[in-house]
Amino acid sequence: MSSHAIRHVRVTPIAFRDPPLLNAAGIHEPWALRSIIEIETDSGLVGINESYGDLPMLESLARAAPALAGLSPWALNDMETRVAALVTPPAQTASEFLGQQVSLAPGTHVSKTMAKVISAFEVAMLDLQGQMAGAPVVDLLGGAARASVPFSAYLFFKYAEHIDKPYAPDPWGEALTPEQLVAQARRMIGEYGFQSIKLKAGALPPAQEAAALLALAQAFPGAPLRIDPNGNWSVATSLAIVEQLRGVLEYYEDPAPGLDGMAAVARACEVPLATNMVVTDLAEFRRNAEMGCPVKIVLSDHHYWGGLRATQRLSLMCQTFGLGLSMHSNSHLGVSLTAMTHLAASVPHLSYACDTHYPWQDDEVIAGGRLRFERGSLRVPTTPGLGVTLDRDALARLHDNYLHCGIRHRDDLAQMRKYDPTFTGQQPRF
Ligand code: GKR
Ligand code: MG
Repeated sequence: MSSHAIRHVRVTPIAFRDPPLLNAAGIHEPWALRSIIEIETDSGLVGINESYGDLPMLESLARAAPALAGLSPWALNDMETRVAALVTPPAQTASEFLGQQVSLAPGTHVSKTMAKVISAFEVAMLDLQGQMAGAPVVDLLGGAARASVPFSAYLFFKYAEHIDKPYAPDPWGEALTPEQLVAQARRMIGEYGFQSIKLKAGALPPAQEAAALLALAQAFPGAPLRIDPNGNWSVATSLAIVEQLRGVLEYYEDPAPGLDGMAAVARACEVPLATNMVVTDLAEFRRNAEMGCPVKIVLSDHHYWGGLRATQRLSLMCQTFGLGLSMHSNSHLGVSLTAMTHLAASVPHLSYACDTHYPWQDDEVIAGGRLRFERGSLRVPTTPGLGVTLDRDALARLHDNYLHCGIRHRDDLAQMRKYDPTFTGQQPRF
């Protein structure tokens, strides 16, 4: 009789088109990297997941994969112990890397290796569990607190086209002025129905970015608005800008660098501060608590917080300390988005619309193509497991992109230097 013991783990690196989006570190490269994880049982079931696809992550996944051989898909605790034994524990926290360009994307940081690998395997094992039990992942997490999960429009300043011109320009066009940004928002909201808006800032002079946010407030009255300069503003700039944005912001995301910078802003600002940069693990959570919680909203991300169950534990911590919780995102495809949706549905405390880069991607790796939003929300799948499967042809094509794109690490700074050789990425820049 065939068993459900894990027989094999397959990791396929993929690359997909990513527009020239501006941020504090520089600019997005033409290709974004991810990995697709497949865990196969003796009985022939396959659980899937999506995670980071940079070279160190691929090496860590390869190092840890043998730990799963023979395990039951139910044995998540055992998987975590085995992975921990194979993947070097972190020596630094992400905050020690502030000032380096990778800091705005905590998932690329080496200190998160163990949490990232555990998360990568956990979601695929939950997918297997769901298939075995005939239950959606959200039910394995305790059941849905909501039938659909709201996401927010994630706006970026951007150029019309990549400097290297690797493919035809994206349909979004240039966005450097308030008018262009409002047009971008109209298009994204028209297509997806988002009810909340986030503006990625820290790229252009702050007054220009504040003017764009005020234009959005005027164009979309009543829509909750956020701005996120990824710690690229000094405390003085952060305070000057929040004053200009008085009455407009739902929360203020990572204005100044470091927890100390955020605390200095919090002391003089009424808008709650949110972060995906200075509270990225429990040690940093504890430091925030010891400082009286200058950060009031934690932007979780199961890909580097250690998985779906770890994020549920984070939710309990946030409730205990009176903090809000929402969700951060990096460039991703539909497997990640589906896992985010199951998780967000299972966490009653997650009460803000989540971030997603999804509108910036035009590709997909799941069967059936791009996921469809209704009024900015995604319905929580009700079919067994994650409720999505891989499109094998798309996976092969995206893997081929990976083989040919030449990118093995995300490097927004080096990409920006192609446009401006004097660009240093020094933070805070403004
Ligand atoms: O993709 O440019 C980007 C974002 O800036 C990303 O790297 C951040 O990690 O979206 C993220 C954020 O909210 O800080
Ligand atoms: Mg952020």
